[in-house]
Amino acid sequence: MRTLAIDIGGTKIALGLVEQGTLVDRRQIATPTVNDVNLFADTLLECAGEWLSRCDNIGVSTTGLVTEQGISAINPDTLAFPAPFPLAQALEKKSLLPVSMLNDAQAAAWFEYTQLDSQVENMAFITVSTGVGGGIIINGRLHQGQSGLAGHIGHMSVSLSEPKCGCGQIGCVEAIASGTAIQKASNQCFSPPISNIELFEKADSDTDAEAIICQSAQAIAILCCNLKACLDLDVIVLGGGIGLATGYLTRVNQAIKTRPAAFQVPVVAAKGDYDACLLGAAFQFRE
Ligand code: BMX
Ligand code: ZN
Repeated sequence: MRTLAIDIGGTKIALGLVEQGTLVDRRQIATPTVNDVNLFADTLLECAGEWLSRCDNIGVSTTGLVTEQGISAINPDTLAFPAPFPLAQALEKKSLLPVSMLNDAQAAAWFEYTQLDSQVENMAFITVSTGVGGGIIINGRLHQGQSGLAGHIGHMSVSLSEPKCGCGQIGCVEAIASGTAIQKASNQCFSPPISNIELFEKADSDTDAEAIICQSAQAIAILCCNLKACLDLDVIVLGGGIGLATGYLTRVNQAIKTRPAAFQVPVVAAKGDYDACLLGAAFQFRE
């Protein structure tokens, strides 16, 4: 079986050709600001190009809440689609292939669950990228909830007073820990502005850079302990451009170790590396 895998993030879209579960080819484009669902679908299929005629189906993982009506942003600051955005329907109509769509972190959670070294029942996947997303496995099954919202753990609030999140709440983990939040904090500190990649490179020798990254890692550590308290998870898998950046996982695990033993939970790196969500997109056809 060949699957065209598409991972739509707030910043970039990754496309992959997946054969029998293996990613054999990969492309990437910046997420376009297109309001028309047909134009958006055309852009994706054009990018897939010659792969399309060789594929049996299309698996999509996307940022945002996925319902039968389409994709809606929980945090519209990270995605400008008009909601609901019926992308699965548009792709199906144009490609004439079966299309399956899941939230990006939910898709990655299910894929990562099957890749764990030891068998467990309860796990979460957290991506720290443009936003902070999550997927939850309970009793060996992906938990999506009645409306598909389950796993939107970036919007669990960990502060009473600040900062305001694009979702309308105050103190969300996403508003403190995401790549977007890190970039905002960094822009206030460094002039001329530096990228998040440069910020991580600087962290060894610059206390401001280290403090910004630590603030993010600490918020993720608190989130992990909250999830442990709520769901008694066996393990948490971390992914995303920030989550997998050098030294980030170590900082999260160090912060978790300072908290009471009952709330500690092991956090490990995603086996799918930066492509966990892309592999999760294809994996929908291997359940
Ligand atoms: C946001 C939310 C989640 C998503 C997460 C990570 C939107 C548009 N997205 O919390 O659905 O899983 O970001 O998304 O509201 P990414 O773009 O960082 O991969
Ligand atoms: Zn929020």
